[in-house]
Amino acid sequence: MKAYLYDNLPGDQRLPHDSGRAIDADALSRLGVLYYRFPNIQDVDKLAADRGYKNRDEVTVSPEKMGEAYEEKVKMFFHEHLHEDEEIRYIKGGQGFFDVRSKDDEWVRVRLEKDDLLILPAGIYHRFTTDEENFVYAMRLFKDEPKWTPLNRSRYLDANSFREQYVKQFLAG
Ligand code: KMT
Ligand code: NI
Repeated sequence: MKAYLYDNLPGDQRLPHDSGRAIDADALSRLGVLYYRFPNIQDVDKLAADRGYKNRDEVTVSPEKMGEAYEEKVKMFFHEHLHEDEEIRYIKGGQGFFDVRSKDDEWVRVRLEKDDLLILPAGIYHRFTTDEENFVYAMRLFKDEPKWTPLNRSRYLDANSFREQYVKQFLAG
């Protein structure tokens, strides 16, 4: 895992866009974003059990796997959105970037690779992209049925109760 402020320069979303301003795991946790390095699948099983996550699936995001739909999918993942649930992702291969909004509404880019697990709290605005290698193999953990309806950012969404709860818990003050 490596986290830093996004440079906001034009160019492909899959480029690093590293501003050179590093963000540590502590700062991520103050946004409610929790990072774990789990080389051992048993550690994932334990975290899932502790948090009441009963189900999981695996997804490969790559042109080989997705064919023509790949570019469209990657663009879709990169639309800024939130969920009314936690999003837990465990990377089993390849790399990817989760961008999350900081307290000042700047993008913090979190680069994940094999054995990295990330928890995004409900209500945080975020987006995802593969990197230049165009390959990520990830496990998605969920409590019941998979339901990660992406709610795209808008000023109306700021009144969503999950968004309000997130703001109150992590951004207020
Ligand atoms: C998401 O939530 O954007 C995804 O599931 C992307 C693939 S998992 C790294
Ligand atoms: Ni999401």
